[in-house]
Amino acid sequence: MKMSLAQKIIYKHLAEPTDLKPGTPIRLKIDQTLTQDATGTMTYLQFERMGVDWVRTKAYSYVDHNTLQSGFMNADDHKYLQTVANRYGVNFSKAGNGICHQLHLERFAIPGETLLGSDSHTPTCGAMGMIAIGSGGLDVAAAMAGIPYSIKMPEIVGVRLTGKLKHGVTAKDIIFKVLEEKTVKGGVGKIFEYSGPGIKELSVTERSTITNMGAELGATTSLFPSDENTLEFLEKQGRAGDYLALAPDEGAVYDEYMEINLDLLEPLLAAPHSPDNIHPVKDYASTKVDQVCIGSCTNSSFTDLSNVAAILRGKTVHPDVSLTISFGSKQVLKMLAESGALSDLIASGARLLESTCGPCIGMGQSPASGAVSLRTFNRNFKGRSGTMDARVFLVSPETAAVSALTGYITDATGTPYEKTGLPDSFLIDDSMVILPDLDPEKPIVKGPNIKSVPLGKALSEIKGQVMIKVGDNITTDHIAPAGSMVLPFRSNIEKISEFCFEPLDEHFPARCKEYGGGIIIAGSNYGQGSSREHAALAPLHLGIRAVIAKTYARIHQQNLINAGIIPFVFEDESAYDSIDLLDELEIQDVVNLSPGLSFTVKNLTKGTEFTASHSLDEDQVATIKAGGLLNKIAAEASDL
Ligand code: MIC
Ligand code: SF4
Repeated sequence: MKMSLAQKIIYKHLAEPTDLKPGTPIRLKIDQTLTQDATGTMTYLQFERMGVDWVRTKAYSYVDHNTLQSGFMNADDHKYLQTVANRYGVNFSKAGNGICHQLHLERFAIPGETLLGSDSHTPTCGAMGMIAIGSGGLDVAAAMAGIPYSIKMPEIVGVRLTGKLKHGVTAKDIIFKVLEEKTVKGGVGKIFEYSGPGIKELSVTERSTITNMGAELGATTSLFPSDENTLEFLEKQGRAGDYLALAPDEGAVYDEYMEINLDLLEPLLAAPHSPDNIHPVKDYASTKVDQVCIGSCTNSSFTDLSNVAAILRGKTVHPDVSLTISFGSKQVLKMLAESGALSDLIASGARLLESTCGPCIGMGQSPASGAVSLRTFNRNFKGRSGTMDARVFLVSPETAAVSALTGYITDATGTPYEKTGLPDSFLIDDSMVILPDLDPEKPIVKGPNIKSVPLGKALSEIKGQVMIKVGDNITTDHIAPAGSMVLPFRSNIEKISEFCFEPLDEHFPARCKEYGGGIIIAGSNYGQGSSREHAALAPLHLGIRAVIAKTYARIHQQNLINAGIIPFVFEDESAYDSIDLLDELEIQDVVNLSPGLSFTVKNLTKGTEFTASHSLDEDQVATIKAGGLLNKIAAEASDL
């Protein structure tokens, strides 16, 4: 059989021989794991409960999200992360070293390996020819304990790029084009594999903008072959020894095909409030801009920010615009300083932020009321910036820089600047990555904000009221919002659950407490966006036993299962319309849960009934029956 590159890497990592037919449950051996601070605390708290003495993967823990320390909480989290990493053999990247995905690509990604990360943008490293997948923290903890990662074999979409990008058109516009065609739910259960003559024009960092934002398609991951561009990047990072040439078989057959002619591409943007609301930049030429934020794991590489500096050189930011720049890593920042580009950024009037996620996760820089904010990030969900009525547009760094000068949304096609290529070599300094010494005498430090992990209960009858009814494309930012007020409680589920569903219905937590929990009703693509398992653990804490939705985003569905909450789907979607808030539902005989079995749901309030089905395989059913993955792993360990 002629294989795609994705199939080849997956095949090599199968824990046991399995058919690679799309939809078949497979178990993947994981080579590398990645965590960040906002999901990492929960990951390591869960890992500690697994009773393993040492991580079984090449493991990396980054601090990049919660770096605004307006109380003791975030700093306590960092201390816990550093001490637990040291005990169990995890490489620890200190705050200020950079954003996990940018850093991992620079220093640790290896072609042909598998990477599981507790952040939805883990597929960024697919730019290096890896199978890099985002998941909830518990799945990463299990992988660190040596348990293969279970997933249904995705379909493989072959995306062929031809032609060459015009001046002012960028890799960001390529992924915008894919998003325009496929939408935020078009990638669920799929891997996007890029090929064709057009990929030769794209450096590894440009490729990483595309694989990064493949997460917004809902895709399992995206990847590029490992070719001479990969070798060039690795050589310049002093890592030529990590190179391995990888390509799909000649004549490989894909489940779906897509072709983009780069010659025809124009600068695009994602208008409020969804990454798939794609339009030509020129359609918004009369829109005045209040804020421009450049950075994030999508667009903060040395080449991205050098291009920005080239556009800003010798000019000043428009008087009505606030421009912020956050750097992808210490390496990027140091190299911009040495090339002189940093001076150009400073001289232009840009506000320089540290090398972290920053405004992308609402850690500062919330726009003014009703403001227009242009961001080079990957998500513009309503309210994610911290300002509910702000209008956030996603753009390329080049469009962002030109707009910061003109004060209006403007593309870079008419602005002369010289595009920066990869430098002759990257500056290498890994001194902010602390290697573990495994000293068992050194304590694991847990400050007062670090609470224990909530556990689900073994499956029993489900009868309860509808605690909230939501529409389509609900994001985990709606379910478990982020931002500087909430993120400090990522290791405190009881406290974070007070913010559950706040952007949609601030009474949700109180209602759950009054009724002792119940059931969530949702539309399609429920739980898109972030990998945060808090969007499952907070509802679990509030007594949610099941969700009935039209469809789910992949990572959130698995997070619900891991928490012991059943993700049902409507067999006939029209039943969704007949359910109202506080209706009392009874799921008949749910204790008999098994693969392929549907259930009658009685609406006791309305006197009606409908059918709920599910896509759980045997393993997932066992997880639900045990009351979540932690309980299942503990039970299996005691059976040994
Ligand atoms: C995000 O971009 O939403 C985050 C913050 O990086 C999340 C992880 C988290 O919620 O901590 C993600 O993408 O998974
Ligand atoms: Fe950080 Fe934003 Fe990237 Fe998430 S999307 S990892 S918050 S920079």
